[in-house]
Amino acid sequence: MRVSIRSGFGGVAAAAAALGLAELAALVTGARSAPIVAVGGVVVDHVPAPVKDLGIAVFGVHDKTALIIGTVLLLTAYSFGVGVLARWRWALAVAGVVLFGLVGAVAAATRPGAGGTSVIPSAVGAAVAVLVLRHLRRRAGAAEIDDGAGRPYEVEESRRRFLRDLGIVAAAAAAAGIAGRMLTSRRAVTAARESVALPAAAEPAPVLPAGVEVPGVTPYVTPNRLFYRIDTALVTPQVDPEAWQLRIHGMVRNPITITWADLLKRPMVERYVTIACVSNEVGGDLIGNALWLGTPIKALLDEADPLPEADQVVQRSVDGWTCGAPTSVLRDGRDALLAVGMNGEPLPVAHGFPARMIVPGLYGYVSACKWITEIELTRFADFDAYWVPRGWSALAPVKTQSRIDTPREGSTKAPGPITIAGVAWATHRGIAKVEVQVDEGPWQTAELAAAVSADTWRQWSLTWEASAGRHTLRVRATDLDGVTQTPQEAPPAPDGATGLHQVTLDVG
Ligand SMILES: Nc1nc2c(c(=O)[nH]1)N[C@H]1C(S)=C(S)[C@@H](COP(=O)(O)O)O[C@H]1N2
Ligand SMILES: [Mo]
Repeated sequence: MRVSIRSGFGGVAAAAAALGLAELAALVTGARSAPIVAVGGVVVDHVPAPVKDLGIAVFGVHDKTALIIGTVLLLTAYSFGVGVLARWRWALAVAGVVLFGLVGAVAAATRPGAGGTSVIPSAVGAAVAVLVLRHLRRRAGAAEIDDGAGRPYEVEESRRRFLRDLGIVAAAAAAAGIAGRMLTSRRAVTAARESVALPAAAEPAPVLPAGVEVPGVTPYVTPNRLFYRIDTALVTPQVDPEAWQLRIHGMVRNPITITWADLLKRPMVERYVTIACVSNEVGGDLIGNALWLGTPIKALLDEADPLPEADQVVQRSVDGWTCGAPTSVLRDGRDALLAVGMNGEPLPVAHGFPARMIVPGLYGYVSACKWITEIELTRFADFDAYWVPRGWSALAPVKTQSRIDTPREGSTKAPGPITIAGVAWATHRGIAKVEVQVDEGPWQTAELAAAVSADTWRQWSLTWEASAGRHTLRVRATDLDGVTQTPQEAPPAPDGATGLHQVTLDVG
């Protein structure tokens, strides 16, 4: 029994050594060829239908951490099993390690943009795992039981040596893993980003009118560090602007490739645009508003000269992720930008450095490709972008929504005048009216804060004479087309949640 447990730990240590060395090897072959990241990436791209139907449109930061922790736990259990097996059936244990290496290698080799060397980290890891496993198996006292040869160690001595070697392997694995990670992040584009000097905008942003903000409501401009982040990337793509290119091709008469220097020479505009995630629940916070600096994509598309049948513009990221938006929308004159700046800085790496798309009025998953490197003109009938085969709509204009930011759900207030306030958005259509309902009372028109453009959210407020008791507040918005938000509740999938945000509070 004790020997089995020791052998199990030997298996875990062998797996740790394998992953540590694989991280080091991935320094040469690319961060996405490291087995954990490669396998995680495959899992992300093949989320089973039940999970998808729960409405996890897109992986947020927490989903990724959960995925990595889950993978490590599974791996620990698996390698413990392989370690125990090593004591009884060496050949089977080796097969277990080979399988583990194969899974990593196949995952790495099939990732978008993977080269032939991407299998190396998994292969190196598996080889090291076999060596470590063999050594620790001997040390664990398995050898003499298995083959009956050799003189058994004294129990104490054997245990001491096993623990010492286990410690050495664990330390070496951790050192290799940490060194690999650290060197990878040193390679990161942080330095390149810091040395970018953004061009001035030919058309600077409108000055924010006084009174765009109501006290107690989310800031009108979302600071970069608070801006929601959603993408499928397990390791944030590190794109060197000097090596960056954007290719516009497909069904065009004049394919174009531009470099970073070319891009920075193009006319730049600065615009406030609110972007939202289709996964945002009613009342949720997967939405943000920033000042984007970018060049209008319409001009670039006009230069490429799309064929009339090319009804879809597919944007492709360096990591293979794609989204597709109607060509007509990107050319209708709205401020659809190939953006390089966010709130006065180069795009943060997590938000797409060096370049991404921002399209007012469309959800991010159909329009806002980060780390963009390719634009392909095609037809909706010919190509499904990333989320479409996963059950999300190919066309996804942002739905009119409103949210109560104050008072908070479950709060307690004194009777008397209370400010009810929040945000509303119908991006690119604009907000015409916001109304609030207290309990089952009449809908009351709220006061709208100053508007910057139809492309951004708008704050609103209403003063309410609160009487003692428990109350429920509801909000609804009407867009400038005159369409009022539906009270009908729908989940985020397939094209955005609907329903009215409500907040319950106690007055007394
Ligand atoms: N390369 C890439 N771009 C992407 C995504 C992605 O998974 N990969 N997700 C999209 C989604 S679903 C949204 S909502 C926005 C979010 O942009 P943000 O993370 O800058 O807020 O990015 C879009 N661009
Ligand atoms: Mo999203």
